Amino acid sequence: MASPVCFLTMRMLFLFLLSLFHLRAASSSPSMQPLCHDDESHALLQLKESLVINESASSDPSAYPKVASWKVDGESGDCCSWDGVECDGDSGHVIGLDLSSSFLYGSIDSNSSLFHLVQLKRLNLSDNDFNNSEIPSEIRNLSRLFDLNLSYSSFSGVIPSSLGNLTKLNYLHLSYNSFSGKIPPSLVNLLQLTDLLQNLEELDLAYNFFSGTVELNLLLKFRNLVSLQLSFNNMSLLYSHNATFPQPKLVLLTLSGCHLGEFPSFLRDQNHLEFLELVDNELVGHIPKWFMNMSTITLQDLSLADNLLTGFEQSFDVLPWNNLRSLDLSRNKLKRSLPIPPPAIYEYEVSNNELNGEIPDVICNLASLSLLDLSINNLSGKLPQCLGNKSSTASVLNLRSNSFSGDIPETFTSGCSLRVVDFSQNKLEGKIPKSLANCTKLEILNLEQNNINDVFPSWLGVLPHLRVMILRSNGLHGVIGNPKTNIEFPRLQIVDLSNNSFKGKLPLEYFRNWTAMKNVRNYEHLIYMQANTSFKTSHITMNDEITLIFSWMVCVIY
Ligand SMILES: *[C@@H]1O[C@H](CO)[C@@H](O)[C@H](O)[C@H]1NC(C)=O
Ligand SMILES: *[C@@H]1O[C@H](CO)[C@@H](O)[C@H](O)[C@H]1NC(C)=O
Ligand SMILES: *[C@@H]1O[C@H](CO)[C@@H](O)[C@H](O)[C@H]1NC(C)=O
Ligand SMILES: *[C@@H]1O[C@H](CO)[C@@H](O)[C@H](O)[C@H]1NC(C)=O
Ligand SMILES: *[C@@H]1O[C@H](CO)[C@@H](O)[C@H](O)[C@H]1NC(C)=O
Ligand SMILES: *[C@@H]1O[C@H](CO)[C@@H](O)[C@H](O)[C@H]1NC(C)=O
Ligand SMILES: *[C@@H]1O[C@H](CO)[C@@H](O)[C@H](O)[C@H]1NC(C)=O
Ligand SMILES: *[C@@H]1O[C@H](CO)[C@@H](O)[C@H](O)[C@H]1NC(C)=O
Ligand SMILES: *[C@@H]1O[C@H](CO)[C@@H](O)[C@H](O)[C@H]1NC(C)=O
Ligand SMILES: *[C@@H]1O[C@H](CO)[C@@H](O)[C@H](O)[C@H]1NC(C)=O
Ligand SMILES: *[C@@H]1O[C@H](CO)[C@@H](O)[C@H](O)[C@H]1NC(C)=O
Ligand SMILES: CC(=O)N[C@H]1CO[C@H](CO)[C@@H](O)[C@@H]1O
Repeated sequence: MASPVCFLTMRMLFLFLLSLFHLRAASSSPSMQPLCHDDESHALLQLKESLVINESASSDPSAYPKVASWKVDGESGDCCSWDGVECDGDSGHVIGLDLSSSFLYGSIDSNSSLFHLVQLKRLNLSDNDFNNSEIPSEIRNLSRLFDLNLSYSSFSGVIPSSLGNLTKLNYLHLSYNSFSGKIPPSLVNLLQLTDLLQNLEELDLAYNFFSGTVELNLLLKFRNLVSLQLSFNNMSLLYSHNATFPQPKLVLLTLSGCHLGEFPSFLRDQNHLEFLELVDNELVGHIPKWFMNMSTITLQDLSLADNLLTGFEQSFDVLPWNNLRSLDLSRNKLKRSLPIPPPAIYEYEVSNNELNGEIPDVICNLASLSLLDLSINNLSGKLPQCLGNKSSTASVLNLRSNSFSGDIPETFTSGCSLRVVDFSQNKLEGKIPKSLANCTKLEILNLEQNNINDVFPSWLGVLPHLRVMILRSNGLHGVIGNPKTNIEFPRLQIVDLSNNSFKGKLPLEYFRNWTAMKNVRNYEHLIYMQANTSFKTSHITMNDEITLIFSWMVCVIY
């Protein structure tokens, strides 16, 4: 009969032990997540004090002042909990600092407390304004740095040779600053130190003022390099064919504005490239056969714009890069017929060339096409009917300044997603297709300088986003009349009807109704006289966004 008592006692003992365990666990938790070290906390606060918050210092729309919440007192006193600060879970040392896009403005000098944070592995100060500071040679103190991003942050001057002390660097991003001087010295240091230097995977020095002549082979010695960006500096890249070392397998390469003069032959062996940009390099003549056999499976984004290319050494029905999403051949001297990109293409730009012939019907096989820019060429013939059907995927169609003739296809369907239609400066005739009213996202319509023979297209008044409508220099005629509803052309800012055969009274009712035009923020600059429209497309390649700028200067009815 003693067993129930015994049972209860055992249960109570168990509960007692359990609560003891909880107490121990609770009292031991602080040592599992150590507090930040006083000296590092102090250094961070000093860094905060040495800079000011200035909203013009960052351009990212999601920027905010991360350091504003840094405080020593109260519950948030532990610097490991501060915004942008990362501590090591065991030692409590500050090992990461991400103050990108934090509205920081001011100078970083050699006694900056930043250089007390010697345990840092990751440092991101990008998109701030460091007031043209040079990188102090004390950067050598941060010898554990693995990842350093100082892009878009108004640094200048030469890169100190002590950068060569950061032997653990894997990622170095210094683009969009005002760095000058010759590139190599500090990087050569990095190379010469030991084989450990060969860690570097990403090197981004684009958009600075580095000058002089650089041997590309020197940089290709970083054998783990995956991403190399040197575009738009003030330097010439030399490539000599004598490399005897194993080449890195690059995924991203931008060498725009580097005075290459020819396709660098090391690209022959590059079969992993996804993103390649060789804009503005004085590349002349035919695109070589071997180049068309490079990275054929991987390449997604290729830009050869602003060169002197005339065609392809080997002709193709369809360009051979199967997974190409974006192709830019603009501003070259390409002759003969329109090169056809593979079906995966999303953005295709080939404006400002000397292409002739018609748009072949195979263009209709490009099922994902979102942007097509064939402007300023000698293309002719009728527009394929399917261009209208394409409008369910396409958002920009630019055929400006060619010799297209015949009617504009009347096939814009109900899912039409076009935002920009520019068919100006051609020989198109007939009427403005009524089915354009299906394109409810349309913002810009330019049909200037064609032979269109129609009346005023009041039916376009239903388009809720139409901002620019340019119909000048056509055979438009008749009376413009009055708006039939009071919501016609609700967003219109620029309308150009000049050089047509309209007659009757000036359409004063329309003028009164076009209230969007009166939304001029600054009368001194009369911005409604000028349309400057930027399109950010959603196409993402290696986190880069592509911005297309269309601009026109037009005058409202002469
Ligand atoms: C903010 O920064 C801009 C430069 O980015 C500078 O011209 C301006 O004077 C700064 N304002 C203050 C209050 O520091
Ligand atoms: C920015 O640099 C200028 C020139 O070196 C200096 O006069 C000014 O005090 C600096 N501003 C800040 C906020 O550090
Ligand atoms: C750094 O040194 C300068 C003098 O060289 C001094 O004016 C400044 O206050 C110092 N800054 C810090 C954060 O100690
Ligand atoms: C560099 O780090 C050492 C500690 O390793 C420190 O004593 C020194 O003050 C640091 N230098 C600067 C400029 O912060
Ligand atoms: C800044 O650097 C950190 C650490 O390297 C990274 O996680 C973060 O994504 C970077 N921020 C931006 C905006 O690139
Ligand atoms: C470096 O900073 C820039 C600007 O914040 C950002 O766009 C880029 O993704 C960053 N790079 C890395 C590797 O974090
Ligand atoms: C930096 O590198 C130089 C030589 O490249 C070396 O003499 C020096 O000791 C290094 N300094 C530190 C702090 O590692
Ligand atoms: C560009 O480099 C040349 C010499 O190669 C130099 O004379 C010139 O000042 C540099 N321009 C800029 C803006 O750095
Ligand atoms: C390769 O050629 C360049 C210039 O033509 C020269 O500077 C370099 O020393 C050569 N490298 C080798 C390994 O021969
Ligand atoms: C194309 O490249 C592959 C390897 O990537 C190679 O085997 C083939 O011979 C090359 N063909 C031509 C015509 O260069
Ligand atoms: C809009 O598209 C549909 C087909 O999707 C078509 O039947 C209709 O006629 C078009 N609307 C206009 C105004 O043409
Ligand atoms: C805001 C405005 O001016 N609305 C006018 C638009 O046009 C119709 C028809 O002419 C007028 O009745 C509205 O007053």
